[in-house]
Amino acid sequence: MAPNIRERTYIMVKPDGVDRGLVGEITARFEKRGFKLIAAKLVSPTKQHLEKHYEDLSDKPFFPGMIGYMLSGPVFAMVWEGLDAVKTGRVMLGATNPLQSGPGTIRGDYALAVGRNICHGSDSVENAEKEIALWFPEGLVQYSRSHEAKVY
Ligand code: RTP
Repeated sequence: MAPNIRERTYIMVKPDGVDRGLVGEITARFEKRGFKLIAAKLVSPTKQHLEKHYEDLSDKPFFPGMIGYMLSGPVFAMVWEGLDAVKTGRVMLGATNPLQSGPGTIRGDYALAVGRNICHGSDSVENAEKEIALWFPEGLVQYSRSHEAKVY
């Protein structure tokens, strides 16, 4: 099967990442790796919106605290496209608990606490599609990059 060079993932710099000035750093990592940016915006989501995004975790004891943290400031929402974007995005983020994230990953380089782990990345192609629809109902930007056809 031909590789899917159009796989998309939803990456979000969480409020602590925005507050600490890490938007540029995180964006640069995805850009330099070769992924294509097809949507980005700074947004202050509502509680209802965040509860929808994290609905699979609604029965977890940390859920109310996590929603409170996610409401503490704006988030930077992005869609990145490229080969194996979902899995590679998760590898670039590191483990959910930053203490288990290796150096060279975003969480491993910039975070210590699971409740302040700087960024989110979709964990499956199916969830990426749902999250992209939730965060970017207005649609995505379409364009070609000059070198794209030569890469794969
Ligand atoms: P995310 O959705 O934010 O990318 O995180 P993830 O897939 O790596 O981890 P997930 O299990 O989906 O957890 C979502 C977020 O909940 C917070 N959390 N807190 N206090 C705790 O034990 C705990 N466990 C998870 C984290 O902010 C995690 O990213």
